[in-house]
Parts: sequence; C-alpha cells; structure tokens
Amino acid sequence: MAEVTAYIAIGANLGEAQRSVQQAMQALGQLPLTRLLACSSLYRTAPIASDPLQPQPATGPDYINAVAAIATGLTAPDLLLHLQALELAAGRERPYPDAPRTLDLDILLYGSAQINTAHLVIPHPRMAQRAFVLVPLAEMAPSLVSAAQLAAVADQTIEKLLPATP
Ligand code: PH2
Ligand code: MG
Ligand code: MG
Repeated sequence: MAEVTAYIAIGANLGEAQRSVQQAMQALGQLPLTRLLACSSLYRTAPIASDPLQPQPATGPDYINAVAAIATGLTAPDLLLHLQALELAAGRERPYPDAPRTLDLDILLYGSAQINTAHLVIPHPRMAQRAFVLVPLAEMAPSLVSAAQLAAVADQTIEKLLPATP
C-alpha cells in the first residue's frame, strides 16, 4: 500500500505529561510501516470541553499538546488500533468523558481521506474548534490552516512551551 501523510494530535494532562508527549512522538516513528516526518513545538493549553454546548467549563490540569506528522503504510483503522495500544501502554483510563489522561492520540488527517464510521471520523470532527490542534498544526503545515480558522479560536489559552525536536 502506498504511503500516506497523516497528522496526529497528541495530548496529556496527567502524570509526567511533557515526557509522555515526547515519548509518544518517538513511539509514532516506531510503528510498523511508519516514519516520523515532523513534530510541532510542545504547547501548554487550558482544558477545553469536547462538547461546546456543555454548561460547565472544562476542569482539570492544563494539557501538554503537540501535533506530529507521519508517513505511514498502515490503513487508517490499523493506525487507530496502534494509537489505542500506545494510549493503553501509557496507562490511559477512560472513567468519564474528557477525564484527565496520561496520553491521547487522535488522527486529525489521513492524507485527503474522508472517513465516517462508528469508530473513526476523519478529518477529526472537532479539530477546527480547538486552538490546541490548529496552532501546532499551522506551525508544521501552514497551508492546512487558514488565518480565519486561527482567528476563530484566538480566545483559547495556549502557550508555547518547548520548540520542536523531531
Ligand atoms: N482533549 C480533549 C478535550 N479537551 N483540552 C485541551 N486543552 N487539550 C486536549 O488535548 C483536550 C482538551 C478531548 O480529547
Ligand atoms: Mg482527543
Ligand atoms: Mg482521543
């Protein structure tokens, strides 16, 4: 199968979050049929509720977020399975929606694929609402994010923590 460029959002806000994000970047490059192409800087971000209609603001510790670009021969469903295995290996538990987590790995884009199944929706359906995705993605792939998209999330708290180290 031909290689596809995929963008993966990485997030953690439990345990040694910075280390988890950096280790996840390395682990992505070691997946079968996969090379790490680029990593964004690491960002510290305030928690955002997944459901924008949720009445309570999101609570919990700040996140460390980043985005990685990979070239992969894995299919999108196989890539998802590998990401879930990395999350589990990092001690991920899911006690309730948006619970603080040791590691979250979300497929943002998989080439130009549009996928809509029960387990996988690509492009990621909430990426355009999230500064913690758009800002690191724009750093790595400016053509994928418009100025209007960045302006729409400019009220969200995000601070660059560490420069990119692939
Ligand atoms: N992930 C979520 C929900 N909210 N907020 C921030 N700042 N960073 C995240 O990675 C994040 C979030 C669901 O996966
Ligand atoms: Mg997520
Ligand atoms: Mg996730």
